[in-house]
Amino acid sequence: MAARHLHEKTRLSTILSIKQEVRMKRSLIIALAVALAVLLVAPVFAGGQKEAGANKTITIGFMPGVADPFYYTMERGIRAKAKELGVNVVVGDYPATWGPEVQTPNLQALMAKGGIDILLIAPTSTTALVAPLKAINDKGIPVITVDTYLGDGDYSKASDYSFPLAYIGTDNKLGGKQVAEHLAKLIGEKGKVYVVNTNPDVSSVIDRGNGFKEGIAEFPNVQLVGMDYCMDNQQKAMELTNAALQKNPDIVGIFGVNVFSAQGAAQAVKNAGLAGAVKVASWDATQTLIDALKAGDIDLVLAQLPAEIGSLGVDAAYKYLTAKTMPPKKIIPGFQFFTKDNVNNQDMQQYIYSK
Ligand code: T6T
Repeated sequence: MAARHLHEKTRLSTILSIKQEVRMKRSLIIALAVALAVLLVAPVFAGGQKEAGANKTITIGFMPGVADPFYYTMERGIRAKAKELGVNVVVGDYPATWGPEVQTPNLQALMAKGGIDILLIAPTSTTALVAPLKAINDKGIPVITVDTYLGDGDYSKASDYSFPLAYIGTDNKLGGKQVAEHLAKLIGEKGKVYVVNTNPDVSSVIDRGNGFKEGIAEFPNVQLVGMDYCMDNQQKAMELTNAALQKNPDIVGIFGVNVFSAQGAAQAVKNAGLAGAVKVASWDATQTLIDALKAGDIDLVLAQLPAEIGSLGVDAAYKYLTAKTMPPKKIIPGFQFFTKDNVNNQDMQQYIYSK
């Protein structure tokens, strides 16, 4: 009886240990199968994530210089190219006045929205925007400056302002020089001329003023009697021009270096009853300035290519982000001159800015 009981116990414990072994083996097989599945699927996940990263829609930030038709036209060029390439655009609030005091907080607000992969900006100072933009660049958001540049605009040599990928904008010095040559011709290559400039620390208008000086120097009988700064305020431009005309009643030519300075200068000349007698050369093809040209209140309009500048900016940004293609450090689209002879030509109408 005792022996039978012992035998039965041994049989039971053998069965139990076999069952345990089977259970353990099953768990091991399941664990191995799970591990294998994870190993097989993991690269797919990793690949998937990589794919999602590469295909993530790019977002380009655009920070304009000031609320004016030049930058609105640039924004249109940016949006058109972005649509073509399938990228997003986020635009910062247009500064109401032109200068770093307003642009810098608007820039910070734009960046605080997050999600911007690359920034296009028209810096409103060669110096004051260096630190804020460097901080953005150091956070891994590359910067391209459009229309205006930092420092002396030479991003190819090492300096504290050479971090932007590129400057894309007009050759303002060349344009200023050619305006001087046209204006000199308009005044018969003799007499006094005057310039209404805007801000003394913004690259575009610094270069226009310098180019103009260089161009006028080629005409020994033309004298530059002054260059004043209206800080991009049309009323101020008008007042400065008035004062200059009173001080030098024999001024025969005036150059307004951008939208508001030219519009203010033209207004002052018209108010003084001198339209036609005092030749006005203006920079920037707003509808107002084109209408003034048609009316004979001004004599020359230089049109930049703001939509083209914006489009080239998006193109460079896209190629950099998707293919790591470095843009040239300077990309310089051209410009056009409107005169009374071509202002109605069909092929010129595309150069007029609009909101
Ligand atoms: O002339 C343009 C631009 O190129 C310049 O930098 C700032 O002024 C304008 O926006 C025209 O008002």
